[in-house]
Amino acid sequence: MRLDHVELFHLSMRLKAPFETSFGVESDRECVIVKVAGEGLVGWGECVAGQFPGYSYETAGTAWHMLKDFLIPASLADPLEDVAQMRRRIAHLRGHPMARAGLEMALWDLWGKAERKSLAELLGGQRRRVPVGVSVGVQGSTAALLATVLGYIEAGYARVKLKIKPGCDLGPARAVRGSFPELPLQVDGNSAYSLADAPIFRGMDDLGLLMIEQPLADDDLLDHVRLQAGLRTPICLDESIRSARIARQALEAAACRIINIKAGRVGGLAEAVAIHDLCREAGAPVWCGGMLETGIGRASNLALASLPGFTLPGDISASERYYAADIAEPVFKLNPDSTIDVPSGPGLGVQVIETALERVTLRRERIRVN
Ligand code: SMG
Ligand code: MG
Repeated sequence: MRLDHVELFHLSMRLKAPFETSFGVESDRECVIVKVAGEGLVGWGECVAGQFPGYSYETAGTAWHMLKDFLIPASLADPLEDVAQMRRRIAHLRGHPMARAGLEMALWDLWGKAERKSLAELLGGQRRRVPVGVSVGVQGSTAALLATVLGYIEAGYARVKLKIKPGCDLGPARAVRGSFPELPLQVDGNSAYSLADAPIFRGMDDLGLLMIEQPLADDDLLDHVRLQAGLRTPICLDESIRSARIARQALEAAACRIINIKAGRVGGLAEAVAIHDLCREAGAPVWCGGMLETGIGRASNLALASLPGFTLPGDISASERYYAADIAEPVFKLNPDSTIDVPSGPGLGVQVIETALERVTLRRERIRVN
């Protein structure tokens, strides 16, 4: 395939409600949308790097720089045989997984359209609908938290994740468990704790949580090993798992028992599938994490989560949980059994509404590659 040009869009989209985590509050979600064009087709990708380097060091600004100045020129100037060839052409460049993943997603979409296959089919997906849950940001009070959780349960979500931060962890988790004794529940610390906080997590051991996600630093497998050794509740790693190699080492060292897979965090869908495959081999459950994606990234997450090892509900909620107006259609709806349908059309299986995209675009640039 000979590519003609790439267009980058830096977006800012108002969230329906601010989303608070241990590293900050987001009211508007920024990301970079990548549109690749060649041989009469276009492919769309979403780079999930946001406004500030809280979840990871990448931002929409650093991703733009990497895409424009390095990743696109290095990988698209010559004709491409497949998506894997693009990955090989940028393998010598270090870091910036979210920028890579955004470009890779656009190429998967393009390839799916060219071959008339859905992304799920290309990746080896097997399910037509996937179980999903909802991630609840830190709330201002216990009453607000209980009301928010109840609202999501009433909307049909069968699994809830609570974001926690120091000073706002065991108490809220106990309150939710007290009000909803049977609810499949988990918490996510986003790297905000240290081993000195182990008593907080031991306190959570009696709450019957599905997992405790990324309690300690993203570069600290060893202390996760120590923490996991003293807990019955499985630890799930998110930020720590940057590659299939680290995933293997984390499982071998027993730093966690569950892995959250996000294509953006690991440099793309191919690496995400590699992590899925090795976790399946090791008997470790995986699930698909979320980055408050638009309909483009959500379609990609659903395709990934249709692989057989994704046995736990993903952070892939319905479109209306995030945005009043999305930039792609159809919007994703929650089924009564807390699943969402995997798109079946070619590529990502969604159409980008370019007028809606333009309304939320802060800057755009066309980069010729041929
Ligand atoms: O997409 O529903 C979603 C959000 C899921 O909590 C979520 N993601 O650490 O897992 C995580 C967070 C990171 C996103 S912060 C922008
Ligand atoms: Mg997380």
